[in-house]
Formats: sequence, C-alpha cells, structure tokens
Amino acid sequence: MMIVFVILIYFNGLLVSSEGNYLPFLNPTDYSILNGYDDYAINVSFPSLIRFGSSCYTDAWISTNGLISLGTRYTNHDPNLFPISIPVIAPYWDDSDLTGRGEVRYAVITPATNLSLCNQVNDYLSTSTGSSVSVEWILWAYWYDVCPYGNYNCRSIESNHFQVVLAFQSNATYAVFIYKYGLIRWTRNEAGVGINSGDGYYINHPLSNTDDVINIDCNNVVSRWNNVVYRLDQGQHQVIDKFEFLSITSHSITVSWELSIPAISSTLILSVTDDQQTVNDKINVAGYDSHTYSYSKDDYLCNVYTFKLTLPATTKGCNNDNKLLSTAMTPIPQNISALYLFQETLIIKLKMNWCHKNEIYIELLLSVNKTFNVSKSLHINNLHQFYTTKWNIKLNRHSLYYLTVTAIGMYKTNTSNATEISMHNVRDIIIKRNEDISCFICVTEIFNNCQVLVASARTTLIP
Ligand SMILES: *[C@@H]1O[C@H](CO)[C@@H](O)[C@H](O)[C@H]1NC(C)=O
Ligand SMILES: *[C@@H]1O[C@H](CO)[C@@H](O)[C@H](O)[C@H]1NC(C)=O
Ligand SMILES: *[C@@H]1O[C@H](CO)[C@@H](O)[C@H](O)[C@H]1NC(C)=O
Ligand SMILES: *[C@@H]1O[C@H](CO)[C@@H](O)[C@H](O)[C@H]1NC(C)=O
Ligand SMILES: *[C@@H]1O[C@H](CO)[C@@H](O)[C@H](O)[C@H]1NC(C)=O
Ligand SMILES: *[C@@H]1O[C@H](CO)[C@@H](O)[C@H](O)[C@H]1NC(C)=O
Ligand SMILES: *[C@@H]1O[C@H](CO)[C@@H](O)[C@H](O)[C@H]1NC(C)=O
Ligand SMILES: CC(=O)N[C@H]1CO[C@H](CO)[C@@H](O)[C@@H]1O
Repeated sequence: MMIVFVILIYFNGLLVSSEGNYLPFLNPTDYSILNGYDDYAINVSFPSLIRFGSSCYTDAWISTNGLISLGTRYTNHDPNLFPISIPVIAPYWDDSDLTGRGEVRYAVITPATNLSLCNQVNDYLSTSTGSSVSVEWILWAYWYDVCPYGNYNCRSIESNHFQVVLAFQSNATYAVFIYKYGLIRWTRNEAGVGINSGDGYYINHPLSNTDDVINIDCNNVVSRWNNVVYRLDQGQHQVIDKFEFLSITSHSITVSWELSIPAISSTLILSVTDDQQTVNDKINVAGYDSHTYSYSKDDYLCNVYTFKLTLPATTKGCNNDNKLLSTAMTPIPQNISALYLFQETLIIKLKMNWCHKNEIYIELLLSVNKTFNVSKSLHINNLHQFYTTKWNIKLNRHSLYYLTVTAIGMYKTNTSNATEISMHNVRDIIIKRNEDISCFICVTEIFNNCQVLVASARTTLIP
C-alpha cells in the first residue's frame, strides 16, 4: 500500500508542497523563444489584468536574468534581497547570459489552447492550496540551458534549467516555481528567489541571496521535483477609506481623507477641478500628516469645484480596489439673507464677485396665489469685479412695485429700466449667470452685515 503524505507548510503566503503532489516541467508545443542576448527582457500581454500586491498589471517582461517583472522592463543582473521597488517574480534571479547558448521559452496558455496542461496546473494547485483552482490562463516561462555571465558557454560548469508558471484565476493568482533535481548548478551572484510586489508585499525564499541557493532543486528527495508556490494577490491593499469636506468658507475649502493603511506613505493625487475653467491642481498629498488639505482661491465663491483623490495610476483597473472618490461641490449659501422692506423703500447693496465674463441676469421670483412666476430678466452687462448693485424697490399705494437696479462699479455704472410689478408678491431675487449660478456677497443697509447669496438660494423680499 502506498501512503501519500500531503503536508502543507504555510508561512506568509508561501506554500511548500509535499512529496506526493508536485508539478514537473511543463512542455507545451507552442511557445516563443528569447535567446542571443545578455541583460534583456521581452514583454508579453496578459489576457486579463492580474493583481500583485495592491497593484494590477496588464503585461509582463520576461528577463534573461531569471525573473519576470510586471508592468516595467527590468533587466538588472544583481539580485537584491527584497523588498525592491520593481514588481518581480523571481524563480532564479542571477546574472545569466544568453549570447552563447541557452534560451528562455515562454507562452501564454489557456484551457482553450491546452486543456490538459491547464488541468495539470489545476490539479497541482488545488492540492497544494486546499481550495479548488481552475486557471483562466497561465504564463509559462522556461529558462532552458542558461549559463552565467562571464562563462556564457558554460565551460567547465553545467547550465541551469528552471521554470515558472503564473496561474491566473479571477479570485486568486499564483506563481509556481519548478526545479528539477540536479538542474540548478551555478549561481554567480547568489541568486534571488521569491516575489516582490514593489508596494510592500514580498517574500524572500529562505535560500535566496545565499550561496546555498543552488540547492533550491534539492528539496524533494522522492519526486526529484521541487516546487515553490506563492500567492500573488495578497498583501495589504491601500484603499481610500474616507474622503470628505471638513469645511467650506468663503476663502477656503478643506478636505480630509483616511487611508486603510496609514503607515504606508502612498502617493495620492488630489486634483481640484473648476467646472468653468479647468483649473487642475495636482498635489502630492503624501506629506500631509494631518490628512487634511486646504484649498484657497480668491474667487472660489463663484466656482464649482470637484475634488478627486486617487491612488497612483498603477492601481487602476484593480476591480473594486482602486477607490476613486469624487465629490462635486457648490459653494454653500450658508447665510441666506431675509430682506425686508424698510418703510417703502428697500436698498440692498450687492457686492458682485465677478469671476467670469458672462452676462448677469437679475430676475424676480413672483408669487401669485402660490403659483410662482419669474419677471422679465434684467440684464447687467459689462460688470467688473466688486460692483455694488443698488436695488431700489418702491411700494406705491396700489401695491405696485417699481424696481431699479443700479450697478455702480469701479469702471462703469449702469442702471436698468424700472420694472413695474403689479398684483404680485415679490418673493425672491434670482441672480443668473448664463444658465447656472451665481454667487455674490451682499451688504444690506438694514442688517449691516455681509451675507452670501447663491443663485439657487432665494431671498425673501416681502415678509
Ligand atoms: C499541451 O501541453 C502538453 C504538455 O503538458 C503537450 O504535450 C501537448 O502537446 C500540448 N498540446 C497542445 C495542443 O499544445
Ligand atoms: C511590448 O512593449 C511595447 C512598447 O512598450 C509595445 O509597443 C508592445 O505592444 C508590447 N508588446 C506586447 C506583446 O505587449
Ligand atoms: C476561488 O473560487 C473557487 C470557485 O468559486 C473556489 O472554489 C475557491 O475556493 C476560490 N479560491 C480562493 C482562494 O478564494
Ligand atoms: C388669486 O386668487 C383669488 C381668489 O382665489 C382671485 O380672486 C385672484 O384673482 C387671484 N389673483 C390672481 C393674480 O390670479
Ligand atoms: C408671468 O408674468 C408675465 C409677465 O411678467 C405674465 O405675462 C404672465 O401671465 C405671468 N404668468 C403667470 C402664471 O402669472
Ligand atoms: C446697461 O444695461 C443695458 C441693459 O440693461 C445694456 O443694454 C447696456 O449696454 C448697459 N450699458 C453699459 C454701459 O453697460
Ligand atoms: C423705461 O422704459 C419706458 C418705456 O418702456 C420709458 O418710457 C422710460 O422712460 C424708461 N425709463 C428709464 C429710466 O429708462
Ligand atoms: C447657517 C449658517 O451657516 N449661518 C452662519 C451665518 O454667518 C454667521 C457669521 O458669519 C455664522 O456664524 C453662521 O454659522
């Protein structure tokens, strides 16, 4: 009777498979070849995005030096202990040289192109991980007959052979390193073995960056195959948990944010967009310890701003993990003035904060038997900054209102014609700038304090 031991040793995302379950070299018939180069890498597009650490990638670069980098070409021949800033999957990162002999074979394989090969990977991974694996595609790479730099024909030594399989399924992605006993025979720079996401998730194999790394093919005395399996879509994912407005005043807007992993000093991009003119302030908020940012603009009152806080571009496309928070905002009319007739005349001075060279329309909202009507628009053109607009409303004995609008500015003064309003209650003043807006600061002689009005806000004229 044969006893098969299945022992899984988990440590920090690393799965070491047991004697009875192993993945030998895969030998698909269709593949591409990279040869004849030193310190070179060639790119391959993935059939779908894969997540590695907290970022997602669309492509890989297969290097002659025994590693695959994601998203970035990386041909370094000096294996560094992880972490490093480049996302790499390193079955045997060392200084190879393919100018004399040897090659890297690689292929993207799907169940449609080679079902039996995919099933072999599925069986191996399902047993190793203890949860059902059914790959959607794999990237296979085989460093075949590779020699070290400085001895590119392997004179007096023997060459190395090893493979890697990146196995993608939507809810889990694995890297499987495959070594055959006796086929790792040299290390030049103490090869690096492991994975490194470049954003905080990394595992150095215990033999990595030591002289003993040449024994990486010796772990399994029974099957004579050694596999090392890493799950790639692990590690902490930086997410923007919260993004909100702390305060909005007439001089500044303050926003604050919270990150899921505050300890990681992620670069975040805060962009502030003005819907009228596209002012796009991009700032790196990494240095903002208090996680708040105040945006100040003299003319902000007349604008609608959109604040967006985003994680760096590399996280884009990571399904739900790249949280893009966006809030559109209109300056809030915190104080809507209630204006009353003073005896028979009301004079309101409005200090226009003129931001855009658009026409200003002033209308009165009339209420007739609870039905609203809007008076004919009064146009005030050519207003410049800080106009004072004077409103004279006279009540005659027949309850008729006469309205004159006088705009007294630094450069020009203009007076609209009088509008007679009969049988209507004047309820509100509406200021329009083109179709949207508007905002201005008013100073009433009655209340003698400055108040903010916005187009959509309505000011009660008649109590
Ligand atoms: C699939 O892969 C196996 C090796 O695992 C190989 O023998 C077979 O020829 C391949 N089939 C195709 C259609 O490429
Ligand atoms: C490889 O990269 C080059 C330049 O970045 C790009 O034009 C090409 O489409 C890529 N090829 C693949 C297979 O992704
Ligand atoms: C992935 O999904 C499959 C099928 O739904 C499931 O059996 C398996 O346990 C999942 N794997 C992980 C790591 O969540
Ligand atoms: C308002 O309603 C009253 C009674 O319902 C009516 O007599 C009056 O004519 C109405 N006014 C207007 C302007 O429609
Ligand atoms: C609205 O006002 C206009 C004149 O400004 C008038 O012609 C119209 O009849 C009014 N409509 C209503 C419903 O009162
Ligand atoms: C004054 O306003 C009227 C419309 O109300 C406009 O036609 C005229 O051009 C304005 N004059 C100046 C000097 O802005
Ligand atoms: C307002 O217009 C009327 C005619 O519609 C005119 O008789 C009157 O003089 C004008 N008033 C002013 C102040 O321009
Ligand atoms: C509702 C509101 O925001 N009211 C504000 C009006 O202005 C005074 C003084 O400027 C503020 O204290 C109020 O909070």
